[in-house]
Amino acid sequence: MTETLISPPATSLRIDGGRLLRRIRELGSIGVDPATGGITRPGFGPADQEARTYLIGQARAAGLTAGVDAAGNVIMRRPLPDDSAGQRTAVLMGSHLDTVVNGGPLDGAYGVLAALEVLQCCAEAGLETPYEPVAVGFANEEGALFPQPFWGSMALAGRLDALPGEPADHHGRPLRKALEEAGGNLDALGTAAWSPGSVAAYLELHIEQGPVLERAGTQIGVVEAITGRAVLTLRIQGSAGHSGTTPMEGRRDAMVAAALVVVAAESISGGQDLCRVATVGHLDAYPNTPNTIAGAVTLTVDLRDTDPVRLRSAEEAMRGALRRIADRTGTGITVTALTRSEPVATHAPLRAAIALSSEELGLSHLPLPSGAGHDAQVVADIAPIAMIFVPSIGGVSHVPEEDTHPEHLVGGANVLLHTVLRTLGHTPQ
Ligand code: HGY
Ligand code: MN
Ligand code: MN
Repeated sequence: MTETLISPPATSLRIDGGRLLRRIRELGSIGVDPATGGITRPGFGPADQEARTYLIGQARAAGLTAGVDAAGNVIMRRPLPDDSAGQRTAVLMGSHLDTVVNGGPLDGAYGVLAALEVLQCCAEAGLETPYEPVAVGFANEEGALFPQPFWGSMALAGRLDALPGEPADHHGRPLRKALEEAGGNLDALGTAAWSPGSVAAYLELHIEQGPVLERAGTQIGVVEAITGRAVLTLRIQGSAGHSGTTPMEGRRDAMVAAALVVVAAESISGGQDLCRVATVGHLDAYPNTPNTIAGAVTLTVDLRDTDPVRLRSAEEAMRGALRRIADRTGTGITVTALTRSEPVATHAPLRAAIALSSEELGLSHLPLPSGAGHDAQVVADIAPIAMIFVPSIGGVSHVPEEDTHPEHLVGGANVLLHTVLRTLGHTPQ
């Protein structure tokens, strides 16, 4: 495949920028919180289902086929006269449809809609290519409601053993029904898996979510590697009690233990510099009332680094800190869930194709790592991967202010188009 990646200039073809921006606006209106302007479309929640219906509607109105696989991923293809869909090796492109709570309109959505746009361009141009372009909207990448991040891409990559048998959300509600409503089927999850060899390459266009491109005044990021991540979900079990009558001596205060966990996580990345970043972003206390000592707390510790050795040592250090904190506070601390995603390097020939396509389109580009996790690092199990970034205004994401200049959104989608055409083995007429 490498030889086709550095083929001559792909084509004068361009995406329909107005159509892409219109779809970004329309999808961005689903799940908006009028009070904050943020978007809340957690995977397999009602707004996520509305987004899935919107995407399928847009694809079908464009004359493409669109369906939902057993994991809830939306798979979009060109209708093929000889019904050879799925018979040929595919070039897969896409991102995730879901969002975090109170997030922005571009994280995930931009890459899904750009992939739809590129697929529609290929169809409208009637391009015949050795590989079949396929667009995907992955389900539940964030894990904001059902805490199994990368759910859809793990199913597509066949990593089913790493998924819980009966997934449930943070409140214990089973995923089975919500997945069925999305068009999926927990009992047939294996049918969502693509075999290694069936995908020639996976390309994901995404906002950078950080400040590097904007600070450098550069239009395109060529991602070199995607960070590894270990997310530990903890349950701290203490003893609830009256805040006024219970002496400090002998308390088993789960909130004190949780506070020590937060400080320990911060010290692992800042002080001991064991991993690049560590974050406690989710914390639920019970009974969560001002005059009762917290009997239980659930929280998550999110550790990240592009070096697998540093990531493992950070996780070990965190587990050691948990043991010490449990002893000191007399609480019980258990790791109730652990999701690990290994750091992954992108495919050099695909990186070269992105750089060449950017230059062809007159766009500046620079190589950079991704501090965010992405479905691409899971799909890397079955195919060579690459990621294209566009600048984030102010370098922010996972907040309502998440934004990117329209010309960067259109430029990034054109780079995706040209890179896909190169990867498809398309030779310009
Ligand atoms: O958390 C992440 O890095 C991604 O947004 N899921
Ligand atoms: Mn995200
Ligand atoms: Mn994302």
